[in-house]
Amino acid sequence: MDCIFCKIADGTIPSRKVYEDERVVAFHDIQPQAPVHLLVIPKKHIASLDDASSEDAELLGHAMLAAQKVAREAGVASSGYRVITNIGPDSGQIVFHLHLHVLGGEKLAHLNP
Ligand code: IU
Repeated sequence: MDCIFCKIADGTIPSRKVYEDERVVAFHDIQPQAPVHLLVIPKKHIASLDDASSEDAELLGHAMLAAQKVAREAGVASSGYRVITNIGPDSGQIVFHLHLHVLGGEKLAHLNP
């Protein structure tokens, strides 16, 4: 499958990784929208949250906790941060491999939905 985030997950395409374990990878977004803008992805290819199933429940929880971990390590936990996942064209999703945006380091009011 020709998926850029699968290639980032398996290391074929380099990224600025901040965290990796057996199930997820976290790395810096190449076009940051905030001082801290990280992406957390499952290594398993899931196109979006809408494509996840109940068998992915543990993996999704694990990805959320990885987002918490990298936010803490980036130093934004005390001031606050946002975790977003876009789903489908109307949301602006452009990479069809589930990812959590972790945004922080400034007031994020301009990104309010
Ligand atoms: P979206 O939720 O699908 O719209 O977000 C995709 C994000 O992936 C976006 O912020 C891009 O800047 C980011 N990104 C990246 O970090 N590295 C890449 O090689 C590609 C996209 I393609």
